[in-house]
Amino acid sequence: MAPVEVCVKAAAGNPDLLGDCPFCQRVTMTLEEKNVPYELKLVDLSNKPDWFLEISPEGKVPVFKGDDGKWVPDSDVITQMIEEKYPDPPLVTPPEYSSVGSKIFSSFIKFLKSKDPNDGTEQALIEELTALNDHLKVHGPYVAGENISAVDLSLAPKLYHLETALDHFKGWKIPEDLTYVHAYLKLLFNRDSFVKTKAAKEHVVAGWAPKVNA
Ligand SMILES: N[C@@H](CCC(=O)N[C@@H](CS)C(=O)NCC(=O)O)C(=O)O
Repeated sequence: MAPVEVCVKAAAGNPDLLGDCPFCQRVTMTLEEKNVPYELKLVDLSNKPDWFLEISPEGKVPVFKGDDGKWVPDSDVITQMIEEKYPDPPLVTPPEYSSVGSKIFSSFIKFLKSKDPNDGTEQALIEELTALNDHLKVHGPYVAGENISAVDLSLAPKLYHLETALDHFKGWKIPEDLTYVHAYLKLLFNRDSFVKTKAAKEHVVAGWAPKVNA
């Protein structure tokens, strides 16, 4: 099988290394889970080359080269295309579970950027993580049960950013009593598809630094 092509973020300050885009990792994890060979094109987002802006006029990664040779943006659309073209193993999340955890990433960003410890952003994040914990307790170990599915592949990189950035910038850790979330992170972060596609922690930190210090 000829490898499919996907443009992903290069590491901030090191354009030869894989960068820290959670939407890109969602796509590469999906390809890994389905054993689809792929070729990465690393894009330095701080100095976007002309060839990239031609195929991604909005200047965003990931972009994925479809069968017809057209480049397709947006990880939602791309992972859907991959599922249709490579249905085995199926990674479709049952619709009733597809929005589990969907507010965690935005809650994390608000808390990360917050400079006021009493503005409720920490509490809002804890509430979202608690809802995930409650869901996993009943339905786990993955969001849809025994098998990993698309929603887990979307959440895994975001939870990695959350854990890495909040620890680094705020010395904050996910509360220990959220035991189902901790078990879930362990499962996700030990998966081959995650290990092979993750950015180094230092690049995750470097990626968030300008936003935290803004
Ligand atoms: N909704 C898009 C979001 C993609 C996105 O925001 N990518 C960021 C990198 S993580 C990007 O390309 N930003 C453009 C830039 O930094 O110039 C998706 O799911 O693919």
